[in-house]
Amino acid sequence: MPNLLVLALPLLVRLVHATPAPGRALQRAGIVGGQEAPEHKWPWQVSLRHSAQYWQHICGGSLIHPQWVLTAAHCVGPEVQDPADLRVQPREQHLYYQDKLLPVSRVIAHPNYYAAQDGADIALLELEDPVNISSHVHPVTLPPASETFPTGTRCWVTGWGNVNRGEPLPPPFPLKQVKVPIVENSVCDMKYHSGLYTGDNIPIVRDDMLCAGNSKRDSCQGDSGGPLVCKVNGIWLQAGVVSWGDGCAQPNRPGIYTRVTYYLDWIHQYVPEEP
Ligand code: 4AZ
Repeated sequence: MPNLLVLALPLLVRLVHATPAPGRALQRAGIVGGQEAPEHKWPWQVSLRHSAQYWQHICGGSLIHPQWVLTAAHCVGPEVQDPADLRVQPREQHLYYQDKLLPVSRVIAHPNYYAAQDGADIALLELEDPVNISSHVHPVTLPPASETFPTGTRCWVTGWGNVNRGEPLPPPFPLKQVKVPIVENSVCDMKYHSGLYTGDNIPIVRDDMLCAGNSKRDSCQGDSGGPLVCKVNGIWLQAGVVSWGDGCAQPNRPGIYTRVTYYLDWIHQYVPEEP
C-alpha cells in the first residue's frame, strides 16, 4: 500500500501544479510568454542532439567560436558522454525540417559540475570541423569579465523548449524568443527562499548564477544549455546559459542561468580568443 502512494505522489504533484490558480490562466504563448524568432535573428543558437533520443533535440547551445559550442553540463553530464553520441544542429527556423547535423569531437563538462543547483553547470563541445560562417550562422560575443548585467539590462532567451511546464513546443517547432528582465542575485535568492523553510543564511542562488524572468516570461525545460544574451553598447553579449529553475514562469521563481563571466578563464583554457 505505501508503494502505491509512492507511485501516485508524482502524479498528484503534477495535477496540483497543472491546475492554474484562480484568476491565472495557463500560458501557452511562447518559450514561456514569447513569440517566434524572426528568420535570421540569433545566428549563434544551436540544437543539441543525442543518439539515445534518436537524434532528437535534447538541449540548446550557442556557437562561441566557429568550432566551439557552449552549453549546460547537465545536458551532457555528469557521466562523460562519448562525443559520437552527440551532434550539433546549427540554427534553423523550424527544428528537424532542414537538419544538417554536425559531428562533435570533444565533450568537456566543467570538472566542478555535480548538479545544476550546485553550480558549474557549463560545458563545451568541440566540433569536428568548424561551421561555415554566414550572416545566418555565426558565433556570439562573450562578455568582458567586468560585465555584471545589472537590473534593467535588455536581455533575451531563445530556444525550442517547452512553452509551459510539461507542455512541449508543438510542430512545426519554430525557434522562440522572449525578453526577460534581469533579477539581481540577492533579490533572486530572497525570492527563492520565499515559501521554503531553508534558512536565509543558506544560499540558493550562487555567485556563479544569474537570474532572469518573471511569472510571464521565462525559459523552460528543453531550453537548457541555450543562450541568454543582452545588448550592451549595441553588441549582443552572452550573459548566461539556461540552467535550472523551480518550474517555469512561477511567481517568485525566476529562471536561473550559469553566469558566463564567472567561467571566462575556464572557457579560454580551451577556446581560442580569435576564431
Ligand atoms: C529544465 O528543467 C529547466 N525556468 C530549464 C529552465 C528553467 C526551469 C527548468 C527556467 O531544464
